[in-house]
Amino acid sequence: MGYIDNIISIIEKKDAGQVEFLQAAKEVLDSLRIIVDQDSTYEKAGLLERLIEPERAVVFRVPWVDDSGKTQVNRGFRVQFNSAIGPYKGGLRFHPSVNLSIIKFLGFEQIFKNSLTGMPIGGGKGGSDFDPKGKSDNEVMHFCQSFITELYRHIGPDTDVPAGDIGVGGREIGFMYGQYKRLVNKFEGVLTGKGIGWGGSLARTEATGYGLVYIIDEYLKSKKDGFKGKKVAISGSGNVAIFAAEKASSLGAVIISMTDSNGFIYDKDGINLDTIKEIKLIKRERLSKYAEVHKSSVYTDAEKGRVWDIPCDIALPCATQNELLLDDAKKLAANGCRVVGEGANMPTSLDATEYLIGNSVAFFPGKAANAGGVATSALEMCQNSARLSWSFEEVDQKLKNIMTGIFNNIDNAAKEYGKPGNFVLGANIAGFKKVAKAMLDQGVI
Ligand code: NDP
Ligand code: 2IT
Repeated sequence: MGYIDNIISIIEKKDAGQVEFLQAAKEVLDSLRIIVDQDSTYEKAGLLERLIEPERAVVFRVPWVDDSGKTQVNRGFRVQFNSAIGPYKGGLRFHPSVNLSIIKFLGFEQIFKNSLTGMPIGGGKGGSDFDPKGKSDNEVMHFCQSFITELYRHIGPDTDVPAGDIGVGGREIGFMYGQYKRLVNKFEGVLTGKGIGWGGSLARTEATGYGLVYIIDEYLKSKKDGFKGKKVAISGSGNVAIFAAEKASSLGAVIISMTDSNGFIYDKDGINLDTIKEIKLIKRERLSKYAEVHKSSVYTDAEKGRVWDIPCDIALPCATQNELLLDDAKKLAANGCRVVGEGANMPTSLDATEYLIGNSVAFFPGKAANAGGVATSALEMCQNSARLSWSFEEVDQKLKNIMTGIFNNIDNAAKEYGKPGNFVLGANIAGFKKVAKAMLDQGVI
């Protein structure tokens, strides 16, 4: 059995049942065959055995009192996966589905994503099975304060810097930052995605969605094409989806669809983003409201249809893992979709990814395509360390440069290893090489 297959059999045994972690790990390991098989250094150094084991994983109780006076208990997680190239960095997810497998898959992906940004940040992820939906601001605050009352001892500006993810936006980061500051008595850059005026960076809110559009635009430019006139299908209607839609439409694309967990809207004339922002970011309502306001649009319940059935030129899955499956990939390709860019983490299943790549659809994996968010978090860390604030334009320009750099890096790696256009292989190899070198340089740690 070769080194990679051996590692796969180890995780299948040790981490049996961690479906999402196994999926993410297998995708990366499969891409690495081409370098690891040529060079025994990795096997001798036990490099992959170390890479697939988090440096540390903390699981903790989060007790809090709801508005009716009842005590609730959630489970908190922080997986500090790899600090070879910098302090652990990665978001916090609050969603009822959160478990160790999901946090491990996200933390594992984050190692390679953060490496691709070119910034000095290691990989980590955390969160809780807490569901912010339907909770009052007061309940969310009490939960966040309790969560940080345990987590604060494991994080710090030079140790581990969390940020947002599903269910964690500006409101939650504010509550967590406030509690952290009370506990350590220091105003320091421990979280990113902070408010403008208390350490946050301009353009961080927009960065993941904008970055996704920048990297695809770079690809389209390389084909002498662009977003103008393209029909773009987007899933999700949260932070990533909204700002991907905003940037793509500013470049002349027509956003024809968006989703939430209950269903999707289709508007052939283009979705009105002001309405979406009002519904989703301010009122925290369901997407079905959109169709009540815009009679030109059609709302379909999630159980009655798939957003990927709508013909489009570019598809941007920006909601959650495994939301674009093999049948969806077949439908997209058959309907003429030419580009799929992952705004979410691992939204595409492995068989769907293979199908798209095998059927000439340019496929941009999340670890490259959504890296603009964490890259801008790293820019927020720079500003915090220097105690200054850059303008929106300055941060946005740096983000553009980073996304162009990632495109060139993954494109070149794919060519160098004999698979031009395979950006999954390119991203995995390019992300891995930097981390592996740092791990080898630092000895058996
Ligand atoms: P938000 O919480 O702002 O939005 C999430 C969106 O996805 C909502 O529309 C939500 O619908 C939908 N969604 C969430 N879970 C499910 C589900 N199980 N089934 C169907 N729809 C679902 O999160 P973000 O926009 O921040 O994150 C979206 C994705 O992007 C995630 O995969 C995240 O890991 C990834 N990402 C985020 C970054 C960031 O900077 N925020 C950076 C890089 C990646 P509903 O409201 O109904 O729950
Ligand atoms: O998946 C991700 O890259 C994020 N949720 C953002 C992480 C960060 O630290 O900004």
